[in-house]
Amino acid sequence: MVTRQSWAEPWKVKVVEHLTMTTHAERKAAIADAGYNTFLLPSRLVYIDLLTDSGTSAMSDRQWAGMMIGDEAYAGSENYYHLERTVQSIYGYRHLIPTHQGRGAENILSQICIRKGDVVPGNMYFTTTKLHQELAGGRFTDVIIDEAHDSESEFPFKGNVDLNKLQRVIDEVGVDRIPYLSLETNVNMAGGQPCSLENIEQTCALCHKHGIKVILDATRAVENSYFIKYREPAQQDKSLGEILRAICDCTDGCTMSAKKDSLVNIGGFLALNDDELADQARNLVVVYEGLQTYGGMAGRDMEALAIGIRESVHLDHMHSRIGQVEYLGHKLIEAGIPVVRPIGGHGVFLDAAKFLPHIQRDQFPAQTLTAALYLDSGVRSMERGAVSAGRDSKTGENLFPSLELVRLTIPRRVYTQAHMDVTAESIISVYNQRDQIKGLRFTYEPKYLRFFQARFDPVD
Ligand code: PM9
Repeated sequence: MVTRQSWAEPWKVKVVEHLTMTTHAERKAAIADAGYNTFLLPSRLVYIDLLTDSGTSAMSDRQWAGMMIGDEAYAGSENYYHLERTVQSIYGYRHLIPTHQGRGAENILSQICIRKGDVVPGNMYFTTTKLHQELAGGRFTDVIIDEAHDSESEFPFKGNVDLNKLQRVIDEVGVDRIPYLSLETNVNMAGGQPCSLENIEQTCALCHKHGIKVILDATRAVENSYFIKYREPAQQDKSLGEILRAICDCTDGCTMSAKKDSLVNIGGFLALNDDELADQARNLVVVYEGLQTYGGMAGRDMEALAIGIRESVHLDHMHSRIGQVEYLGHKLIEAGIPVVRPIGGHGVFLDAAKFLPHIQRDQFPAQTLTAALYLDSGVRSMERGAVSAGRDSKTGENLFPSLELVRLTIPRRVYTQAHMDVTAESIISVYNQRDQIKGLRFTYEPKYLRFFQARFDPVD
């Protein structure tokens, strides 16, 4: 665990955005109008918005200054070259293919690498990543360690790949059917749980021995690097930047949603070392995203991103970022609220199955809890359980993952410790009335990524 006396944000506030306080009656109407799905709430009716850390960061004055030197040329924007140099120097990959956000990179990677019938092993699924693998004709298979599926396990690196599971997949499927291993850092669906550098190196060595590429999901790799520094004794003297490079150096490329670690409101990229794959990706980026020197981002977005990447590897920044998440997490643990342990990097994850044990899995306890929390205080959270998992692409049956979670995701540099106190109070108040909460059933279920747009009604 991270040990420290106290911490403070390495910045001061220059601009504020006013928040709306709503009444209980207004929230009751709003959540019903939203079909009990927090994604469908207008943000003006949200008090503390912990839906996601994606694109919700506060940019620094330097990033805003960078926006003013956006070169909005269609081709060859100066900001693209700045971003390319920055990614090459901080992440270390040779080729940069910019995209509008992470899933744009996932789409291109899946299309150039996956053939029908292929299997992509990975350390727990992520919603958009898995969907793009499936749309390209592949199938995802989970090779994360068992501890990741146990919300109470205190194992410090619950994002690790189980090398025996991986070897079994290789033996069963054969190397020709495995285009790459998808390696996520700070594993989102497991509760923001990191991988150790030792495990990343061993995983890459095993894959490379068999000629299998490793593609990193680098979305929260800097947060993962922080955990490596404080939990892996051999790495404690290294800087975050050095640890990040060590992670990237043993992989063959990455997909990146820059809307998280990199402190911007929009953007992403695919980065690759292989020349031929990079040519294929550059050819496809013009089909789906935009020219290879902007990939769906404005010049000013690329400038803010280049600056944000450098800010993201500052230790002071990461101390306060993770420190704030841990502050909320430990408050909830002290109050006896069931949360995923250890506290993750980008949010605190409530164990909804334990929070609402009287609600059956097919009445979606996590979805139900997000609605109850909003009703109580206007705090918006996100379901990360069966609704997010969707249906089996072959059988059409609902998938029920081992973890049924509600994510309280902390935007970077946005909320204060007092906001965390209010959030904790509301969760404790909902917990004290949990017996009165009823489950939900679908009234509308879209085909893809249903959690974004589904609607529900309370079960009688
Ligand atoms: N993550 C999140 O809230 C955005 C909405 S939920 C789909 O956690 C990983 C690890 C992510 C991620 C998005 C993406 C996709 C890829 N990998 O949202 O397309 O956490 O930029 O990135 C969300 P984009």
